[in-house]
Amino acid sequence: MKIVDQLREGDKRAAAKLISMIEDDDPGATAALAEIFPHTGKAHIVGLTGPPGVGKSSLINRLVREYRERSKKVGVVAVDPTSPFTGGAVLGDRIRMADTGSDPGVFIRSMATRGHSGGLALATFDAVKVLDAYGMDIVFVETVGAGQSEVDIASRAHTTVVVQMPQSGDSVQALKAGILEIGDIYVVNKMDLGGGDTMASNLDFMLEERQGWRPPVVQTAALDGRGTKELADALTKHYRFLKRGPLWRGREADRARKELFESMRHLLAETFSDDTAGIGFEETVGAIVARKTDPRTAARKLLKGLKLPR
Ligand SMILES: Nc1nc2c(ncn2[C@@H]2O[C@H](COP(=O)(O)OP(=O)(O)O)[C@@H](O)[C@H]2O)c(=O)[nH]1
Ligand SMILES: [Mg+2]
Repeated sequence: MKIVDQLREGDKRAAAKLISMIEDDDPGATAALAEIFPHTGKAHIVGLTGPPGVGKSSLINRLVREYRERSKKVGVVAVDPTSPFTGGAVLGDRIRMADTGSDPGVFIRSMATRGHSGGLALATFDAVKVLDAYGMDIVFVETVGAGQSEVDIASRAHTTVVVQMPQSGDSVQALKAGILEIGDIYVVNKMDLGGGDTMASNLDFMLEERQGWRPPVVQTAALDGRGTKELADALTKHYRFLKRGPLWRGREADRARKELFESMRHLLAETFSDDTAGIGFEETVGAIVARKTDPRTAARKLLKGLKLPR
């Protein structure tokens, strides 16, 4: 496809267009994604999660600039539409802000939360694939730390960064359950507010080594950029650890397994919610309501004669 060639040639507009096609469920997106897939797998995918307002977007803005200084190409896909990206300029600091639009080494995109028949997670990581094939060295994915999305990120990113901030009172008790298990790197942002040391050492105390990696705790202040370099170094260190160690292949397989399963589920849902596919879904619903068949038997029967769309 022409758009894939353009993407591979470094055309930023092609990347933007492709992601829009993914968002719009454009039939061409599936074909394009199949075509770019062999060119993916090169970018370091980093997920950032944490409660709203903790400073994820601000941190990513800092990291974008840090990686540009290291001559790396950086992509950002944000699922959180509430906080803006400036593309390296942070909190009133306007340096370079105008440049990132034309800088082919930076691509920032907020995903619309509407639509996405396959789910936002699937669309988000398809967008990541586009940026991977475009040639990004590192791609950040920001999600709001609410419910399932954190776990989802952890299973799809190479490196999961859990962002917290100093809290009043007994900080560790306020940590959400499960948060200690999903992070590869922990960040205590807003260290300028004070209480960062306590929070960081409490976290550090509670974290354990998992599969040969002990998650580090990094203190940052996205406000003034403190800790950005340390965080970038920790990211690189984790990526190297994964790539050189025995975990890489297993994690790749986990990701592939999950994506395959999700794609199958999506395809099934698509097939069965669309009665025009001629599989008799609604008739079967009627038969179940009339007690002429039971859901399990009916499901088996429908799956046997399955005709997938397109
Ligand atoms: N004091 C302080 N405020 C910060 C820091 N980082 C971000 N903020 C502010 O916290 C608010 C939320 O930041 P944002 O990056 O949008 O958080 P997100 O919701 O996690 O993406 C904004 O008003 C930021 O200016 C920091 O290090 N110190
Ligand atoms: Mg944000």
